[in-house]
Amino acid sequence: GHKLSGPELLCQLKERVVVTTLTSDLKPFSGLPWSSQLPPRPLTSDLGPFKSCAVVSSAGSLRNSGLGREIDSHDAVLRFNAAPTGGYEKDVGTKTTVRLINSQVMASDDHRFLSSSLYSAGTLVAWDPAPYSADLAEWYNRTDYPIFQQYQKYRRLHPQQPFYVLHPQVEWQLWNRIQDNMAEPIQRNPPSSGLLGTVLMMSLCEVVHLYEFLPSRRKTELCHYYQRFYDAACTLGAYHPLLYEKNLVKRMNLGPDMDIYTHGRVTLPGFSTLNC
Ligand code: NCC
Repeated sequence: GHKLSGPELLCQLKERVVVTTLTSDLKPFSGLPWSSQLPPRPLTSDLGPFKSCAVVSSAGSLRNSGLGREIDSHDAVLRFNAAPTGGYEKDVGTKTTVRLINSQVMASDDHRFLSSSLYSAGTLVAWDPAPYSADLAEWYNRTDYPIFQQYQKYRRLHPQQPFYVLHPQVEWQLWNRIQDNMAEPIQRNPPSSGLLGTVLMMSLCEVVHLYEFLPSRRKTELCHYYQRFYDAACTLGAYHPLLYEKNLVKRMNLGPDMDIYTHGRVTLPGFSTLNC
């Protein structure tokens, strides 16, 4: 097919990626004894809409960016996995409205998911790489990591904190948009948390600003702003089709290229503002 323009790509995402979360009435969950731990309504019915939002990648290039004040000026801020604000406020801000976490973080002992205060701010959204079919029963019986065991434990310990699980169809609907818009076959692994969080915020916000998803002039092999670990694959991708995700985001960017260079900033419209 022909190469889609930015506006065409945005409409494809809006029309073909249904951003939703698991609810207690969904099979096979509705038949399980713990189903009432799942929210009765999807995230998009409970949160927002917001005017202006920030998605803060965890990239090392955020270090010494001084972007904290700008990030906090948005109405809602999304962060990823174990990315902290404490100690990095000047560069990444202090506000956390949503934290998107992969199931590996929930399951690994290092991250102390059940007990660390890192996860206690805002709304949590968890996701797990599901089989391509995205069949819920099939996935439930062989999740990549024990997302549901950890979900139930966390909910019992922190019953007041809103906590959603991304519907796995989002992963594969988004993956299909990436593949359809690339000339070469891409690896059949779900998109990174970065792109998943971006479409999540595009469905909650009028405008979304991504920080250091497309690297600025501060581009570095430092993997995360909060760790001394160097690996270029963090920025370019290995398991996730990250380079292709970034190509797509570059094509959809409404902001000037100079914003990327100076601020690592991309501007994307919320789905509600698009006339497709
Ligand atoms: O590293 P991670 O991602 O937590 O980063 C969140 C999102 O920020 C963007 N990013 C990050 C670093 C960088 N140098 N450039 C970037 O663009 C990416 O969009 C990324 O998704 C994930 O996607 O969930 C991921 O999680 C980590 C890891 O599981 C968690 O950090 C917990 O330790 C994965 N790393 C490993 O499995 C070793 C990573 O591949 C993807």
